[in-house]
Amino acid sequence: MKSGFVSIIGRPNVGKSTLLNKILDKKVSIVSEKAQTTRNNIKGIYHRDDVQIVFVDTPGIHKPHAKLGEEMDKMAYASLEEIDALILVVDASKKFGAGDTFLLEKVNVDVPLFIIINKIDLATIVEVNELKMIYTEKFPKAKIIECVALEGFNVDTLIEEIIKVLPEGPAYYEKETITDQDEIFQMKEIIREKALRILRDEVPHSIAVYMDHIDWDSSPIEIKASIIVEKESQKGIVIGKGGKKIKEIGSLARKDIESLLHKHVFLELFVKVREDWRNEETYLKEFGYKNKN
Ligand SMILES: Nc1nc2c(ncn2[C@@H]2O[C@H](COP(=O)(O)OP(=O)(O)OP(=O)(O)O)[C@@H](O)[C@H]2O)c(=O)[nH]1
Ligand SMILES: [Mg+2]
Repeated sequence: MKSGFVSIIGRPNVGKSTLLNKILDKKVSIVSEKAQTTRNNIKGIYHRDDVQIVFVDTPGIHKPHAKLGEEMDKMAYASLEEIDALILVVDASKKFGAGDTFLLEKVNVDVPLFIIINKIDLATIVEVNELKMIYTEKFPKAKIIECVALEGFNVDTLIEEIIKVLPEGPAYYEKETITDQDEIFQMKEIIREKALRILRDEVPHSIAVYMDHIDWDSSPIEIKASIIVEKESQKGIVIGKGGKKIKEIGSLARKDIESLLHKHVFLELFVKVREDWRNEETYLKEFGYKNKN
């Protein structure tokens, strides 16, 4: 059997989580059109009779403006340890720039490298070729693959190429396990994903989700969760006129949570202010963005 660990890194919003979900043919990592959606390392396990690949989706590497961003970058860097291959995802529709240089300075690993030029549906051939030239020059040994993660285009090719470089090894996870994240984490992420979808501007970055209460024995399952914002002025934006926004978030989230749990759910959402939480160590720990010890 071949097996190994493969980290997926890149700048925010390039399509890392979309790629992981396509590889697994299952949604394990939330996706949104807003940058900095993923905030934790999320494992997704690809199973085949003769192969097991433990992929790690990571927060997009960026120049941090808050302590939360620093922790997110740290997680992405930590994912580079003890891997068998690395996937670097880049957005074909964006020119190579300072953000890419920032990322590449931080990443220096000695494992097979796969560079995914993603979102080629949004770029011209000339733009794609320009990026290919830049990356070929920087990483002559890397395998460059053009992709449309959203449609699954060339995802099979990527998997086949990765398998070629994996060592012989054991299965690290049971066949049924597709992610290392528990249900509570996944529920909080679903709520955050819907909030990202419904809310605009800067508010999405200011949001965290906290699980207040779950009654597993009730039917439907009773869930109370809080959307945390960092300023009083954001509270009204999340609630919306007559509670419109929070109702929308709640109803979209409830549907996905029901598919996750295969049970009916009663979801009640609250909005709470935790002043400047993205810069407060205690809150970062409480919301799961920093190790408690
Ligand atoms: N057109 C197009 N859009 C894509 C493609 N892949 C991903 N997207 C979109 O790009 C946006 C960002 O996708 P994500 O998967 O959340 O990106 P990410 O790299 O995980 O972002 P962070 O978690 O913020 O670092 C979403 O709106 C996706 O639907 C693609 O191949 N083509
Ligand atoms: Mg992501």
